[in-house]
Amino acid sequence: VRIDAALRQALKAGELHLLYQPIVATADRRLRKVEALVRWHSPTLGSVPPDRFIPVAEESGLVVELGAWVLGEACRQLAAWGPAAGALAVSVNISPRQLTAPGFAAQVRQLLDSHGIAPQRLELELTERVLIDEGQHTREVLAHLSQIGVRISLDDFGTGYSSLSYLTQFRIDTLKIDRSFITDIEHCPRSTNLVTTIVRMGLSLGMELVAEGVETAAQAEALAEMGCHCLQGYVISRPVAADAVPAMVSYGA
Ligand code: G
Ligand code: G
Ligand code: MN
Ligand code: NA
Repeated sequence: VRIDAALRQALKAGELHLLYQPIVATADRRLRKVEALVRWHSPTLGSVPPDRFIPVAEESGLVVELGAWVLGEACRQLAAWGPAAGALAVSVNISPRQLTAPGFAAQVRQLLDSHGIAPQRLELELTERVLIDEGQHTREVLAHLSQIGVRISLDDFGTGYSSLSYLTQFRIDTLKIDRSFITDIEHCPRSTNLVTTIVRMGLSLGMELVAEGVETAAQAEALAEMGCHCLQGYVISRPVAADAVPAMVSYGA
């Protein structure tokens, strides 16, 4: 409750900002997208990690307002990078309550229009939970988003649920393979086999594959051999401030 009240205040006071983590093409290491990650420096609580405040905001419903701020800020920043960013895309985490809040798809459309952003340059990261819990309304929102032309990404893939049926029911453009699977691929043949299988499945369904949490050159090499399209993780770059992004478009992460 204390975090929630402080967060409500923080939104008004402008205490939140976004960092951007590079996602590069495995083949040439060029920057393809950045994932927007929210940060909160509170004058009273200090730095509060999103793992602590996002669940609280999700619980209280404040995540709808917080998420709207994140989405707006990411779109504003993408437009502000201008031609320097080329065809760079931005990927934004969307919480379940935000996705199903009234008017979400209309809000997305409005942001794209007002900033003059091509829809395929915005990717929305959803978790499996959203697709499992889906009711008629979620189905309609996802259809509307598809129609607008934004890309849909499945975050933390492999950690949520065992049902894969939603992969055929919804248009999913990108699978983000959870970092828990990537950690062991250097040492553990079973992990390597599992990630190889996920990559093949995604490829056969026409999806883009992003490996998350890539921390070593050996992992990056193994993922390249598997045919995984993109890499994200500390071995490429930590999340960076917005003003560091244009140079990465030109010179690499
Ligand atoms: O950036 P970091 O690794 O600390 O993120 C921790 C968790 O917080 C991750 O699960 C990430 O998806 C989530 N997160 C970060 N930024 C946002 C955001 O803007 N919205 C939502 N819903 N989750 C976020
Ligand atoms: O749940 P989600 O995938 O959105 O979480 C993204 C989080 O993962 C961010 O908070 C980011 O800081 C963190 N992260 C990104 N790259 C790495 C990495 O290589 N190793 C570890 N341990 N965490 C990472
Ligand atoms: Mn994410
Ligand atoms: Na993830």
